[in-house]
Amino acid sequence: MNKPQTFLIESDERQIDYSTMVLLIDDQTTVAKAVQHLLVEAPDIDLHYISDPTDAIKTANGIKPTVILQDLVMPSIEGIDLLKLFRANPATAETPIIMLSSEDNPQIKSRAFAAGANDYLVKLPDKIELIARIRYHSKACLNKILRDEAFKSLQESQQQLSDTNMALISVNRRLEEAHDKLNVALRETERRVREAGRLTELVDLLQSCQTTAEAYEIAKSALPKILCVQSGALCITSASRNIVEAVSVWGDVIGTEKTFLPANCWALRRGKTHLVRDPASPMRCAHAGAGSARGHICVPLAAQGETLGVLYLECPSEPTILSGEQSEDQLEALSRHATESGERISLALANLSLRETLRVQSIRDPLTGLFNRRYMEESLERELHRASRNNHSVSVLMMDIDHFKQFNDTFGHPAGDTLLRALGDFVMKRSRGQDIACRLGGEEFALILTAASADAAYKRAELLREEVAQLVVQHNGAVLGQIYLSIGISTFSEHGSTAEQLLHAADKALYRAKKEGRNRVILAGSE
Ligand code: GH3
Ligand code: MG
Ligand code: MG
Repeated sequence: MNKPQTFLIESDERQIDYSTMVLLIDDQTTVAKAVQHLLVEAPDIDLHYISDPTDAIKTANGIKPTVILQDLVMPSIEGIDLLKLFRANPATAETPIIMLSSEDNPQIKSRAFAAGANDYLVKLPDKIELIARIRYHSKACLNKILRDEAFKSLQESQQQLSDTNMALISVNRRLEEAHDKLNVALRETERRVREAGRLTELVDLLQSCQTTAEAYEIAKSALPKILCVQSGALCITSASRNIVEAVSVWGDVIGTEKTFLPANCWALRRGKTHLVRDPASPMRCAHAGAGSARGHICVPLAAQGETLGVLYLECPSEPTILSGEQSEDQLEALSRHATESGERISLALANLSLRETLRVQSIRDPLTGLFNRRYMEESLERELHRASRNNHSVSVLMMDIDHFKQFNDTFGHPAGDTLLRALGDFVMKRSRGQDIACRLGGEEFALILTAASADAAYKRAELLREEVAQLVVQHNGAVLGQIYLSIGISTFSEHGSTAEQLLHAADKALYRAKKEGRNRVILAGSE
């Protein structure tokens, strides 16, 4: 027998044999043999025969026939009933069924068709007709299987397409989310870079300041922009460490007292940033205005192991800053940012204060606080240049306490110091804006009077001498003796055109005042 023709359709996971398969059910083996004989010349048709109809459904489910050839009259089951069973069985519900009958009876035929038969042949049919009918029905069956397969495959493809689409949408959404997050992060980074730039600029400016007062003014204008906080204050601890003073205040609401005790600030007490979200919180700093409707942040300012003060910030009322973050996180972020800024500002302020101290130490006399000799000499040179440009006079008063050694000998060296301080104080108070008061060393003092003629300088010196003599200085309850001064005066340009010449001339005049009996004023050149 030739090999039956087979259609092979390859699907993704299954391989289906689409050859023509006929299931013949007939109790008469002679019929089976006859049919087999008729089909010999049709190698594309595979024949499976069973004589017992009770096995029919099970066999059909196993071999999956493309055509069922079924006897109409069988001893064990009515052909029509078997036909109905086939139609009720899902695997054979649509399989073409050709009824085989020995009778060519229209009534039986119509019953068979009514029960679901597709065709009706009278035994035994002509060979050509049988083969043609089997091929016709089998082809219809195969076409249907192919259509079903194609449809199933189409549905699967559509499902895959839809899944891919969904996956693409989800990837797209995630991309958009990532893009949004990236944008937020970028804006946040830009903001931080901007703030860091401003902070660096502030620190640079602070380091270029000459005085702390100048630094506080700069901090006042720069801090609101750097910290993006509407109200706040830079508070500095006094040198004596017992009071904190708000030196730079910005914003409408000043939520802190202008001066307060260090113990009234939690940040200063604990040495770390103190954030109070709730204005009614018992953890609110005592110096922070009790009536304020907002929380506050206090950042301790410390550098080189020393407490400098505290940076006080009013919490923003609305999310005016750091958009995109929760309000709680905003305050956290602000607190972090303020702490970082505080650390850098502290260093700059500490450096500035150190420089200021060094500068003061380099130009001031530590005992009296008056300028020292070096500063006096530099200033005199400068004043002489200015005076020669403007055609002004400059006078130098060189003063020496008479018999100062006796004070020391009588009352002790500390009492002598007290006297020197008192005289320093007095000279400072009696000097005017442009005057330069200094202690040259020991009990010698000098006063540079700018734009003062020799005559005016003489009058000032006389007045000073008389007033000093009225001074009552006490040390440890004991009243020290009267202070008498000898004063020598020289004037630019009468007695010299350089600082050296003028100082020498004043010195000479002073020497003469001593020589002539002390407690007097001598003008240079009058010798
Ligand atoms: P004369 O009227 O001639 O100026 O006499 P005098 O005693 O004031 O002058 P003298 O130069 O003999 O003595 C100056 C004294 O001043 C000697 C020194 O011990 C004292 N002296 C210098 N510097 C200080 C200081 O910083 N504190 C104290 N208490 N005494 C000082
Ligand atoms: Mg003296
Ligand atoms: Mg002296």
